[in-house]
Amino acid sequence: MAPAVPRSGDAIFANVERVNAELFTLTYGAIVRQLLTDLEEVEEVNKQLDQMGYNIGIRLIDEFLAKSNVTRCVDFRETAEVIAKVGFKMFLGVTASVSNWDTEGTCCSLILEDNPLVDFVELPDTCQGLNYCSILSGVVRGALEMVSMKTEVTWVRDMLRGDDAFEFQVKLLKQVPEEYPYKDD
Ligand code: MYR
Repeated sequence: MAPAVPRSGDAIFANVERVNAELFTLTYGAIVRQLLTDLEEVEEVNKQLDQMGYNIGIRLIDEFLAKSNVTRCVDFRETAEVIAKVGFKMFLGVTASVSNWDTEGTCCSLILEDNPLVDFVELPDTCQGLNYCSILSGVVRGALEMVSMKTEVTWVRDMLRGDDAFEFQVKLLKQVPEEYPYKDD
C-alpha cells in the first residue's frame, strides 16, 4: 500500500542504497557458497576469491582515481591511509584503521571492525579455514599493482572465526618507478 505521506527523495535513496547493499552482501554469500560446492577445498575457495578480487581491483583503480581525485602518494604509509580511509569508504561504505607498521614502513595491517560483507553470515565448522572476505584482499592487491606496487596480502584476524576484528596485512614487495614516456627538451 502506498504510504499516506510520500517519503522525501533522501529517504527513498537511503532505502535504495540499503537494499543495494543487502543485495550485494547476499550475492557475495551466494558466490562463496557456490565456490564451496564446486571446489570443495576451502584453500581453493580462498584462492579463487582472491583472484576474483584481484580482477576487480585492476579495473576499480581507474574509477577510484577518477572519483577520489587522489594524486600520487608520497610513500606507502600514505597509500595505506588512502586505501583505508578513502578506498574502503568509497566501495564498502566503511573505513579501516591502519596499524602494526614495520620499521621500514613497508608492511602494515588494515583493520575493519565493521564489515558489510559479513552481515547475515555464519560459518559452519566445515569452513573453518575459509577466509570469507578474501575478495577484499584481492581487490587491494590488484588495485595497488595498477599503480606500480606489488604487494602480498595476508589475512590475520577474522570475526567469522571468533576474532575481535577483521585484519589483513599488506606487505609492499616491490615498487616499480613509473617512467615518464617523453624526453624533456
Ligand atoms: C598513488 O600513489 O598512485 C595513489 C595510490 C592509491 C591507491 C588506492 C587503492 C584503492 C583501493 C581501494 C580498495 C577498496 C576495497 C573495498
